[in-house]
Amino acid sequence: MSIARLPRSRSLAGVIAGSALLLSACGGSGTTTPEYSIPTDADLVVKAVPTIRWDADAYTAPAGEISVFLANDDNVKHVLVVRQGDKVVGDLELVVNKRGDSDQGTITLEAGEYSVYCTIPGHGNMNSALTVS
Ligand SMILES: [Cu+2]
Repeated sequence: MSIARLPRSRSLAGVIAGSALLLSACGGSGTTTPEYSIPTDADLVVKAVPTIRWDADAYTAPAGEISVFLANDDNVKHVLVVRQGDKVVGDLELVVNKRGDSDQGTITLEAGEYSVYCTIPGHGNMNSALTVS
């Protein structure tokens, strides 16, 4: 009797093991708190948010050398540059590879209209206004 039951319990164990594998594969994303902390001296704080957007359509910053902080609340890589028209301004390039990542750098900007842009192919809508005054 116990021999006859063996195949059934083995296949049940296989189903349970398969379910556990699925659960653990799905359980790791979405609920973790981002690990970065926003520095108090940042002049411009930009967050990448789901899905493939910056957290604002328009940003402002003071003219001169500014500290830019980029955080990633999204699940894919983003690369921030500052542009004026279609041209990249300065050599600031902030890279965040995954959710919870952050990067920081400085750039010197004169008063004017710029944009905060993501250089990753397909991220062309990550293009928010930046007014420096
Ligand atoms: Cu991007």
